[in-house]
Amino acid sequence: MVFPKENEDSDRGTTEKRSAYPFSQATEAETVAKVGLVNPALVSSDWGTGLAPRHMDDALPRHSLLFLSGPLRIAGHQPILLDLRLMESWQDFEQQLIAARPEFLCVTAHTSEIEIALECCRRAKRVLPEVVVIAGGIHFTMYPHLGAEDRSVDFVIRGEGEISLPKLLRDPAAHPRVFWGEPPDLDAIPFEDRELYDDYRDRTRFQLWHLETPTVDLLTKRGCPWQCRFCCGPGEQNLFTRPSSRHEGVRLPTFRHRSVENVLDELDELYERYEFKSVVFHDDQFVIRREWVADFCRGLRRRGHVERGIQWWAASRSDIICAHPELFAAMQDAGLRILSIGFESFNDPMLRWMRKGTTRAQNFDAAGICRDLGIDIFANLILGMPFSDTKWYIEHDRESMAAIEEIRPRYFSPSFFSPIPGSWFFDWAVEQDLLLEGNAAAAGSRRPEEGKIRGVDYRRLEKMLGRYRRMYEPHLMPKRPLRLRLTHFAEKPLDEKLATIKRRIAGFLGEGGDAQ
Ligand code: B12
Ligand code: SF4
Repeated sequence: MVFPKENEDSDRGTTEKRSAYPFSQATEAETVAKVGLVNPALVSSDWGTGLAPRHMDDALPRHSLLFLSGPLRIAGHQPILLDLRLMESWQDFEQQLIAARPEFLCVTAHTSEIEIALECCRRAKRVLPEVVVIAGGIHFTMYPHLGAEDRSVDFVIRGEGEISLPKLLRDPAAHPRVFWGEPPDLDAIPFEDRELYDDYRDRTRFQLWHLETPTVDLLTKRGCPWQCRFCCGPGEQNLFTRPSSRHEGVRLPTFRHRSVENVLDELDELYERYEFKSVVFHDDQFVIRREWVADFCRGLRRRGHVERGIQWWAASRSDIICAHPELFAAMQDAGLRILSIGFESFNDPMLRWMRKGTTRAQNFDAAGICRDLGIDIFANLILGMPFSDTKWYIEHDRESMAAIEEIRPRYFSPSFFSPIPGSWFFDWAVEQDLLLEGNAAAAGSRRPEEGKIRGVDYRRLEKMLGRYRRMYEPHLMPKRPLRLRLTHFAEKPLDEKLATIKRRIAGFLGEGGDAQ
């Protein structure tokens, strides 16, 4: 068993469902409003960095706002983008607000951005006292009181916004201050409104890894069924939920896939508009339902994308890769070029403590499978994680770094453990008084210099990482020694040894994988 149990809501609908459109169209008599959509992403980015992006965080449009924009347009409203990365300063933000004079202001927020998001709400109320401010996104979903208690926020929509936001705009007086959004059928909502960014075409030219540009990014599902302790996955199970029909006040996760045809339709439309060469599937996990992925790969071929040489990036887990190497062969065949793998650690007790559900051996094996298939690895590692006795052991991290040296992934993304509110570790770290600072803005920050956990020697860690970072130039890295490869092979149980031999022979004979 590798896949956690999904709930009954999985994979409903086809593109036909588009006819059962859940949004009311604007009528002439209807009041059409200007709606400001605010992206407060100034944590990994800064003022103005979106104008000449040098990092992915500066370049990528904000998905949540693109998802909300389509339904607003259909309801006859005029969405206006207010992305702080495209502005110079708070003064600029206020001036743009005064110039646009939106009747409604929608502010999204991850945890790390919450202070900036609230500052947007406060400034908006100051310069436009009549504006109705609506807050949403993962942090407001988990902690709605932050909006409810702030006088500059009029409404908080928890969960998904595509259906409920236009309803709220039509009749604010009929809504409570804090309420849950209705989860939409993902096949029935409009594709992301990329035109919200009037320079979207230029953004597709931003180089992501070695993928050929233009590049587009999109999402094929909502939610993640795993429960890793360091991740906000459980928080997402709060975000992507629906009310229980049996127990009042109880919400159940509603993990949903878009249908294969619906995603392929969006790709066709994007190809027509932008002639993209590559796609980043930004789902937490791309492979959750095997049959979906196999169908999707066939669909990419059927619709001509494989023939056109599509290249794509997606994320998966090492247990899934080990359990279904043939599926990854089919993905590679259909254009998968880079696979982001959440290795997180190469120390088994640590992996168990994280509840990752994978093992050191699976991590090595998954890397071997990708190497054999010619898929480049984007390796994710979490360093500076305290163990169950609350102490941090540098040996755990040394072991992981040594493994990275052996695996030699094409990309390496180390991060210093940050207890994200909504994750199991956050509550544990608070209970154990391990947080260095109570500042939520630091949670999730990528900056290594911002220490987060008591007892972790960040200078030592940074020094160790620095050594590897310098080494980490793939062409400078030594070839993975044969001795190590043989040692790992010898450590495997017999069935895994046989599977590896079979895979090697298939690879040697050039046999394609059958995804069924
Ligand atoms: C794609 C992605 C990224 C992309 C961002 C692409 C982009 N510009 O949009 C990249 C790789 C850059 C990224 C970076 C980071 N990410 Co990220 N990312 C995601 C991911 C996988 C998908 C986000 C998404 O688009 N979801 C789909 C949309 C539909 O959902 P949504 O954004 O929540 O929006 C819906 C509702 O929330 C609601 N809504 C949202 N805003 C508003 C506003 C109003 C007014 C209303 C009414 C409704 C509403 O309606 C929307 C439509 O239904 C999520 C996990 C997930 N599945 O959501 C993690 C996630 C959001 N990321 C996370 C983190 C931690 C980060 C980083 C901090 C990682 C790091 N350490 O560097 C950075 C920093 C980002 C930042 N600026 O804060 C966490 C956030 C946890 C938290 N508590 O905040 C998540 C939840 C992953 C996780 N499981 O832990 N990320
Ligand atoms: S780390 Fe990945 S697999 Fe684990 S809960 Fe988070 S998104 Fe899901």
